[in-house]
Amino acid sequence: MFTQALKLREVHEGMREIMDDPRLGKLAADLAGVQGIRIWHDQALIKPPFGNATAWHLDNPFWSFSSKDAISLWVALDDATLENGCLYYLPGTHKQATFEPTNIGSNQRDLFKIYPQWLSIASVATPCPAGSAVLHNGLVAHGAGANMTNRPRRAMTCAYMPDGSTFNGVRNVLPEEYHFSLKVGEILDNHAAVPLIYKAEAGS
Ligand SMILES: O=C(O)CCC(=O)C(=O)O
Ligand SMILES: [Fe+2]
Repeated sequence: MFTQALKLREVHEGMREIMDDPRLGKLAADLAGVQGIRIWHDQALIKPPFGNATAWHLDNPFWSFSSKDAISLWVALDDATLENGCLYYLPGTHKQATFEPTNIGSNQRDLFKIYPQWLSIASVATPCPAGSAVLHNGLVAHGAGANMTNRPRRAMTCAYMPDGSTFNGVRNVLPEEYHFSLKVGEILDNHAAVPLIYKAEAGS
């Protein structure tokens, strides 16, 4: 489906500066309706020329915390179009979704085995020009079209975890040592692993 490059902020100073910008943290916190935001992971998603569709999925069930307020930022680096694999959403599904693991592979339809009631929801495509962004809740159903063009469709993304979220037992991208030090239910607050990039002032 695509080349995924995870946690670029840990290996690239320029990427760290962008990702740690508190203005992005405030945007994510305000839209999610939470007081503080930590980075779960950044990720470049490059759909190659003539690359496959991204299967319908939910993001949060893959992660090490379960929050109804997780949010992701997806920035188009190339114009994202109906031809090259822009995102598609099933509106409102985040209100019905559970944290049940979905184990979605490359089969475009697998999510509907778990949520057959969503087959009746009309999808919404979100083409957007290079430099613009879409943000989505971590439980909303989404996917992306195939890239039918001979040019890559590049995007830079960041997934955010509300401050105060707790460990649910899933390893996902947690560093090995940190993962084995955690007990289920413990607050994920290790600054190196899940950096806090924004916290609202008390009373705001
Ligand atoms: O870029 C894509 O094709 C998929 C993106 C996605 O699933 C996400 O950002 O959560
Ligand atoms: Fe996703």
